[in-house]
Amino acid sequence: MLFDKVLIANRGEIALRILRACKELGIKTVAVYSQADKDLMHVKLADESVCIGPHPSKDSYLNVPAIVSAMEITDSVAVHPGYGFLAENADFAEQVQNSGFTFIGPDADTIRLMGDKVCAIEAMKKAGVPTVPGSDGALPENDPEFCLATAERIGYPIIIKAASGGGGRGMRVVHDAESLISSIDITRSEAQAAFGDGTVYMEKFLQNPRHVEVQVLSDGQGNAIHLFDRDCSLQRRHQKVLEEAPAPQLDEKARQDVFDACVKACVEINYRGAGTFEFLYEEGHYYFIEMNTRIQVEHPVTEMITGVDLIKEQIRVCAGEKLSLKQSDIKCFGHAFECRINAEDPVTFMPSPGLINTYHPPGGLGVRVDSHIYSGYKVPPYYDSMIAKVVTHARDREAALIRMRIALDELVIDGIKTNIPLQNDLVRDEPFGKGGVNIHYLEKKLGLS
Ligand code: MV4
Repeated sequence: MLFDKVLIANRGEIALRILRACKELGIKTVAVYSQADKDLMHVKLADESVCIGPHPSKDSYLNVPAIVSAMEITDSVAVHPGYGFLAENADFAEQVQNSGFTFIGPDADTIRLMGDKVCAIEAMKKAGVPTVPGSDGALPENDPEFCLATAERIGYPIIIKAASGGGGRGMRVVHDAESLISSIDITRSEAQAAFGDGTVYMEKFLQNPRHVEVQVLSDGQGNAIHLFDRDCSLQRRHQKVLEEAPAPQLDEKARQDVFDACVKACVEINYRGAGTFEFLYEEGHYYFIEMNTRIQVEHPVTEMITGVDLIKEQIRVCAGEKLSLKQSDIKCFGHAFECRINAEDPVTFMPSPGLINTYHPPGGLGVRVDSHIYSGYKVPPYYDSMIAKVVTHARDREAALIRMRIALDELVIDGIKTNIPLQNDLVRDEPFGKGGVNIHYLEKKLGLS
């Protein structure tokens, strides 16, 4: 039996995306929203809605007692966390489970395991996933000799990372032995202050990698599949800007090996739900860096090339159903791009909230828009500035890119500043058009042009 009623513990486009999936599955929906968010599209469309607190996230979307209470008063049986907020909070998943509800995601223990990057890397290495040459575990405290010897063995430059970090937080590159020990100390104390955990580890610093990630679905009952890969290299300050699937121009043998390794790892750790293995890819080699235990912003490009509804499958396996899809059911058809549309100044990248006077979304064959906005909607200043995702799909990469150029030309969002000009520039950028640019490409381009 699927869930009778699901509470959506998120806002914006992903809350609407989850609501649609629930409706298709015949599941009743509960929206929770902050006082600043009463006008959200999914709040209007949900079967029920509950205001859970004032606008600061800590008082509403991160307010665990308020969310669990909302589940109780609405008779919800499960909660979908979306991305961000509580999506990878093991304590929240645990409290949901202990209150007799289902968290739509993996076990709290699995979230905790992946939240500790040292443990995550160790688990993946054991399962045969290729990792970055590194310290193979946490760096010991007060053992400079060991740290210096480890860095020497790996070879400079190296990178120090916080075990509780991730997504670009708590890292420091070191180029020589002179600055190694002080860099470890600083990274450790910053990590202690930011995450309450001073554990750090060391990796070889890859200078010009691409960010390639592998999507998986797994039922925690011995069945797992991959749904190919995405390239998310176009980023600015660890914020992804434009993603695509499949990842272009990779070593095909290494690629298939990595797919197999990810699937094997899911079975090995008894993973349940949708998940993403993040890799750095450089000169034909893959290096695992992190696993995300949530549905990701860029999941639509994978949906477009495979035809699989990832949110529906995630809900199904987390309701205890066996994975209905076999690996041989998953085919990659064509190519997809996603442009993230943000309410921000295209020059300064500062957030630009406010009233949307006119909204005209693009359309046509192979064009998808995931967005909660509408004409007359006021973008509040308190949350992430992403307001839409424009996704195009076509038979091949070039055709999907042409479709994106046309879609972006059709898109009108008046009243606020957006990054549409940047996206328009990117989809006409020559090196990007060829495919395979690295993680530094966008920041370098912005620095020059
Ligand atoms: C690295 C790296 C180079 N070498 N690790 C940044 C986000 C976090 N997920 C891991 N990150 C990196 N780890 C080694 N050993 C470079 C980055 C990195 C990065 C990675 C993916 C996407 C964008 C990035 C931007 C800057 C640095």
